[in-house]
Amino acid sequence: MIEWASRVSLVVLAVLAAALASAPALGADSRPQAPDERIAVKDNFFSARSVTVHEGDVVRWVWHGDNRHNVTFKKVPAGASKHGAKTRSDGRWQRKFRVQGQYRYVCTLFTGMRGTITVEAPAAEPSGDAPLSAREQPAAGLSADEPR
Ligand SMILES: [Cu+2]
Repeated sequence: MIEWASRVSLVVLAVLAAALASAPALGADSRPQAPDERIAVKDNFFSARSVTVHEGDVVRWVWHGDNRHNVTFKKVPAGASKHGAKTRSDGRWQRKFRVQGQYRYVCTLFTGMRGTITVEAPAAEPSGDAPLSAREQPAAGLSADEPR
């Protein structure tokens, strides 16, 4: 009886180990993500003023004007970050939008310089560099050459 129980736990451990080995590493991706949308920071407006992206997308603001501007979030969905860009006159800044909903931001230096980001459900299509899923490969025992 004891032997049987330890065999069962060995099998359980083996299954757990296999599951862990095949799981993707969490939080391993620290590379800067290419932006999904770009917003120009000009004198004195954001262009485009209203942008719609998908959950998980990155938006990049690029400073083009001569004046100094910032990106200050005034209203974000519950649980979302208000992280914005400090005042500057050139360069770029980007952030990822992880929570669906509407984000309103302003440049605090110029009245009326404002913008909106709308974050929708995640895009259905995986990004282009995603590996082929197992579903797209022929099922075991079926040759791709067999007539259908
Ligand atoms: Cu400004």
